[in-house]
Amino acid sequence: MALNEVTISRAILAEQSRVLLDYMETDAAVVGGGPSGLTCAALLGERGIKCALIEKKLSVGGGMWGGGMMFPRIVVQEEARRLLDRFGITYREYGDGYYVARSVEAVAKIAAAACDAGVEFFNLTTVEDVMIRGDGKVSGLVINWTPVDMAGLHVDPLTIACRYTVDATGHDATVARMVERKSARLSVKGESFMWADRAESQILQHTREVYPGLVVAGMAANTVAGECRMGPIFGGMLLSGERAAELIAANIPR
Ligand code: 48H
Repeated sequence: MALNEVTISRAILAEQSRVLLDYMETDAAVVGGGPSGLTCAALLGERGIKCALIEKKLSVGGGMWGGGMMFPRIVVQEEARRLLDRFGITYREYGDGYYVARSVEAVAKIAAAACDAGVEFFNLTTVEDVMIRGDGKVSGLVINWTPVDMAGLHVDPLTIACRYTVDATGHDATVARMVERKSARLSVKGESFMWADRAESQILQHTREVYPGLVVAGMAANTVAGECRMGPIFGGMLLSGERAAELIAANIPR
């Protein structure tokens, strides 16, 4: 078979345009493809919930690729070991309920689980604003190509509608801060000092719907709550992603 370059280009454009048109309306939009966002998306997808994962960078994985100070290993505590097992991530027991996994394997396997569960990925796409209308609920996202943002080009965005948004944007809690800038009903307290035990033990209680239609997960949950950071232990990120998926699934029954 002689390969035709125009056919290859048409195939990419036709297929991604079809997907983009389909996902102009979705049940859930997870903003940020770090450990909490990937976990949340995978578990939403596994429940049959239509889910888009929007990631501004070229690759998903967020802060998990780099492990601790560029040593590509992550630590997960006993409470979250079952999620390593669930995603088929191998690990070694370090002792005393600490487990060490390869960061590359962890990212790859959770991302693969999300793909298998039918999640659609929109990478190189930046969320730059939210839609809030008369009902006071976050009902959609304003998106643009990341290179447009990086180049500072004046190009108007597009929008997608979603029943639930997950802010999984990490330390900056970017989506929650967008809401805070325009609504007095949400206050982002900002991240506090390093205190791993406290940060990890509180993250599930901070993983919640902080504004109608907006759930915060992962480090963004602690940032909104004024909670501590935890360093390169990732159990809380996985558990928080799972909790966010449970909260949304409870409101979008299948
Ligand atoms: C689209 C966006 C936008 C946007 C950002 O930082 P992450 O890995 O987030 P978490 O919360 O899943 O994991 C946090 C963890 O990696 C970490 O940093 C820890 C545990 N730190 C502890 C400590 O003490 O330092 O991923 C967030 C993702 C990134 O990939 C961003 O590119 C993406 O969100 N993102 N995507 N539109 N506006 N803003």
